[in-house]
Amino acid sequence: MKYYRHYIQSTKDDSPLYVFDSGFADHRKKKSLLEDYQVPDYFVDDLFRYASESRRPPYRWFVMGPARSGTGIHIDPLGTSAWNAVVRGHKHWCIFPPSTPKEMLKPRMGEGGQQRSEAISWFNHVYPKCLLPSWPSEYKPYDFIHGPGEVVYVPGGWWHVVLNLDLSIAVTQNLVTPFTFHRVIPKTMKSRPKLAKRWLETLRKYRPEIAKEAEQIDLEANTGLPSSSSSSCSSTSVSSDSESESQSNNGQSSIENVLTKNDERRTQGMKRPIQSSYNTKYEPGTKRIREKSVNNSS
Ligand SMILES: O=C(O)CCC(=O)C(=O)O
Ligand SMILES: [Fe+2]
Repeated sequence: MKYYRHYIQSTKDDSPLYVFDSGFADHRKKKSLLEDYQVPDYFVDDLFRYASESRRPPYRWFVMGPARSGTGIHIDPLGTSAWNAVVRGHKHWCIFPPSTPKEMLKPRMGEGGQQRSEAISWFNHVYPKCLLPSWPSEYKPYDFIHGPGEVVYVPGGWWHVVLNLDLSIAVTQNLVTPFTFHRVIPKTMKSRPKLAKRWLETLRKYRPEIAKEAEQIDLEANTGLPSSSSSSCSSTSVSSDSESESQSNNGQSSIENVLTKNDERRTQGMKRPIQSSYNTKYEPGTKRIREKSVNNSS
């Protein structure tokens, strides 16, 4: 952290290192951070808490990064939803409905070079297109600035991209609400059948009404949501096509392996540095940013 503080103050990288620490709660000293926040009331009923702590996919992160760091366009894994609370700094978000065609949202070949999946490239190349009158109204994003003390809810299956406008510190957790369980269980059955089986057993005991719901769901059926985006396009989500259960690798399940491959920051804590190769065009604070709160917009 000592070095990182220095790096934050001096970096000129286009897409600087971003700390994404999912292990803080297991760390002797850092776990006291858990006492610094409470899960907002709306999100306390996280059904994944009925899956064992060691088996459930990583779900809470301490997030910190300077201006221009961020998270490329993606959908969160397994159809989970998320809340994100900023403690310091400001984040520029765009959140798109699940029906938005992936091809419209991903930077094209040649846009952003090696940094194509980075948030800064997205805001330079795709964001201007979403502001055009020709962008279909049904695919218009929630486009807003998120500041200290505010909590953003990202519904499962919704595409999102986030750029830090200044030094930002946040906490974020993924969850399964009773309203989204029917979408998460088929994906979990498909990609982590052992986890899903044990999870359902516990739900049968403590939340029989939810377990019953699972019996009524056609687990083979399409969930109606796009799959999590793939590694070629996003550094923060997993491809459900490649998720499969395996308990080899010292008990580390395959979703964690996939995260290691596709989501470097979540397992290793930090993204690799990227050297500046062009002048960053996105200028936070200019008129290009349209402020719109998730709650206030329709
Ligand atoms: O704060 C951010 O960079 C967004 C995080 C995010 O989208 C995620 O954790 O899935
Ligand atoms: Fe996300």
